[in-house]
This record gives sequence, C-alpha cells and structure tokens, in this order.
Amino acid sequence: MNVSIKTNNLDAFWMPFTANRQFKKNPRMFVGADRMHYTTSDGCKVLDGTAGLWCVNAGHNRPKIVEAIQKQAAELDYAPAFQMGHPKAFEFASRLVAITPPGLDHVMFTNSGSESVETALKTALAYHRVKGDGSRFRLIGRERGYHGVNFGGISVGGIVPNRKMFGTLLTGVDHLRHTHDLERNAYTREMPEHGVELADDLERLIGLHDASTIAAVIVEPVAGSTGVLLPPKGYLQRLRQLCDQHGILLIFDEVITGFGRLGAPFAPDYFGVVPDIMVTAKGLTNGVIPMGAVFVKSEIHDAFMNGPEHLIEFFHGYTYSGNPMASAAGLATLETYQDEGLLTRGAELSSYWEDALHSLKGLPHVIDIRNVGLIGAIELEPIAGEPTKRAFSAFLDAYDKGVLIRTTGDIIALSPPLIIEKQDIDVLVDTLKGVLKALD
Ligand code: PXG
Ligand code: PLP
Repeated sequence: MNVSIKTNNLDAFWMPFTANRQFKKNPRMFVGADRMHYTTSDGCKVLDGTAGLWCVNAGHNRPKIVEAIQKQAAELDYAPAFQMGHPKAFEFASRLVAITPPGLDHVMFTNSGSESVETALKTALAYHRVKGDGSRFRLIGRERGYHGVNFGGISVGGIVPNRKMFGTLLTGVDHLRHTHDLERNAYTREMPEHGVELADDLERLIGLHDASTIAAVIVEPVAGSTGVLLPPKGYLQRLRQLCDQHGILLIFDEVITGFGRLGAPFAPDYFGVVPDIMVTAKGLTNGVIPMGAVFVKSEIHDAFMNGPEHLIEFFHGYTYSGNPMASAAGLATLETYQDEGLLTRGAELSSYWEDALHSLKGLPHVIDIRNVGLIGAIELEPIAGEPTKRAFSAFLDAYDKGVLIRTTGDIIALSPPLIIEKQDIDVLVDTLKGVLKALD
C-alpha cells in the first residue's frame, strides 16, 4: 500500500497533545528514520534531539530489533494473556529482573506508561488490603508530576491543564509541593543544592491525613514532562526514610528515567534509593512496539500468593500484557543495550553534554539550564501574557534548521538517543544557539 501524503485528508486524525489546527496548516511528517536521524516527507534529515518522545534510547531502526519483530510476526502473532502464556514473555521478564535494582524481582506487563501507572497504583492499594491493612487508601502525588493521562495518573499528577477538565478525578489523593526553585537553584549542574526540606512536606500530609490512611507516594525521580525538574540533593533519600517510617509504599515513575537515561540503568542505580514499585515503559522496547512494565518487590508479590491455587490472585491485566511482538522487541532491545553498553553510556558523555548545554547561558531569554545523564533543559522567560509561545517558536525554528527538540511550557527539553556522538551534541547545541539568538 502506497500512502500518499499529498492526498491524505489530515482532518480525520485528532492528534494527541498537539496544536491540531496549526499542525494541519503546515504538517511536519516523518517518513523514515535511521539511528540519530529522521527523514521528513520532503526528504530532509532531522537530528533527533528527543529520542522520539524520550523512548528511542538505542536510536532508530536498529537491526536486531527490526529482525526480532519480523520473525515474531511470522512465528506467533498473538497468544491470550490470561490463563495462557508464551515463552518470550517469561524470558523477557527474567532478563529484566536480572538488571533491575535488587529486590524488584517481579514484573507485570502493560502497553504504555499510563497503564503502568494505573497498574502500580492499583497494586499498592490491593497490597495493603490483602495484608489486612485496607484503611490505607490514600495516594500521594506531587505538584508538576506527570503520570500519564488515565484517571489514576491525572489524579496523582500535578499538571493543571491535564486535570482541570476532568471532574472530580480519584478521591483520597493529595500532593506534595514541587521542588522547582529558580531563585535558589538556577544553572545548577545536576542535582540542586537547595530543597531537601520539601520532602518533609510528606510529614505535613501525614499530619493532616494520618499515616494509617496512606497507601503510597508516587514521584518521578527526575520529572521529565514538566520540564526536567531534578530532585534536590538528599530529597529522594528523605522521602524513602519517611515512607519506611510510616509503612507507606514508595513508587518511582521511571517511564522517562528508566533504561539508561540518567547514565545508569535505573534511578536507584543513580541515586542509591530503591522504591517498592518501579513504573517503566518507553525505553523498555525502544519505543518500537508499545509496552510498559511494573516492577514490584517480592514482598508485595508474595503477599498476593495466598488462598486456593485455582483462584486468580490479582484481578488486573490487559489483553496485550506481555504480547509476543512486544516481548520480542523488548528482548532485542535489551540485547542491543547490552551489546553496546547503552545503559551506562550516558555517564561517559554526561560531562560533555553538560558543558555543551551550559554554553548557552547568557543567550537571550534563557533563565535556567539543567542537566543530568543525557537529559537537558533550557528554561526561557515566557512572553508576557503569552505563555508557551516563545518555546513553541523555538521548536518550529529548530525543526526548520534540522533539529528535533521538545518543548513544555516555556522549557526546551532534550533527551537524545543514547547512541549520540560528541559531534551530534555539537550540531544540536550550535543549532540551538542560532535558534535562541533569533528568538523574539
Ligand atoms: N509517566 C511518566 C513519568 C511519563 O513521562 C507517562 C507516565 C505516560 O506514558 P505513556 O506511554 O502513556 O505516554 C509518561 C510519558 C514529553 C512527553 O514530551 C512525555 C511523555 C509522553 C509524551 C511526551 O514530555 N511521558
Ligand atoms: N472494553 C471492552 C468492551 C473489552 O472487552 C475490553 C477487553 O476485553 C476492554 C475494554 C479492555 O481492553 P484491553 O484489555 O486491551 O485494555
């Protein structure tokens, strides 16, 4: 089938998180990709500064992954997910728990980050209940957190436009304060010095609700979607301490930070803080086939393994949980990461990356630069009365100049594939220099 872009009617597809009318007047279409680059419908190469949407960690069109999917499609297309299995899902699960932080030894599969978040929240609630502690029904998120777009995720999330249209959301949810503090922390390289005391906000919520009503706290170890907000030094350690002290589960949403983005395989490897539940997606399959995974401590898994053996232990799962195509793509992705040392490659490049990004300090409208691993952010002063417009213009101009960036609010976010070379970093940052200089 030959799909002609010219004869396509762009009207039917209501695009996600997109300025639809703006896009359809002047569409930006990718028709191919290879390693660090996309090819546009008019034949231009675009350097991928965002790994798609933070997911193509091994770069595009990697041969092992392509072959694995082709082979799997011809061999076993689908197997029922409930009461049946197929070997690749088990193999993938075993290989994953071998590289995840110690104790996170069991995994449930989903099809996205949003579903992984719902799965984690439901697991936390059900865990307390099977332990006979059903009064723990509250979930605590954080302002400016992003946990996908389903009802649980937007309830614990803290992004106003993602929440305000959707009624009462989940009840029994409260939020920690966010940690973003330009006044004290602007231009910090890696973790900010100030703000560890914000973790004590959990004590305020415990004071209000009582710990015996709180099931779990969910945070992104590094918040990606809301503009790359790094945890102040000691913050995650303090949250862990408070959760332990009060019998509250700690959930890390690692949809962005997982699979090498921080220069370490997962956030616990980087921060030395291990959660009880770890939520992943994106880099799990290199973004090629939709899939998510939720890792839980054995203690949580084992609490469910009670009662008569013919009974279902947990009433949760998806038609496509661990489906053959995704499992095959995931196994080949892990092999690619391991063959090329990609889960720790960010650590080798991060100081070059950091210096390159911070060279943009002093350019017009720049008010902060942040970095960790292979993540970067450049925060711009918004145009008065027209938030997001300045960063969106930067996005359009960068695209015209052959570089794909992401913007959220007035923050430019960068997260290139982990195969990026120093010369690609130079191109990315030089292009941004031109873009920033030309901004109104
Ligand atoms: N949790 C976190 C921390 C995420 O970053 C999700 C959950 C939801 O995943 P799904 O697969 O349902 O989209 C995410 C997703 C961006 C951007 O540019 C970020 C995400 C998705 C799309 C764009 O910041 N994060
Ligand atoms: N809606 C209906 C009517 C269904 O039958 C199902 C699954 O059987 C779902 C939603 C959920 O779909 P999924 O398992 O793909 O999340």
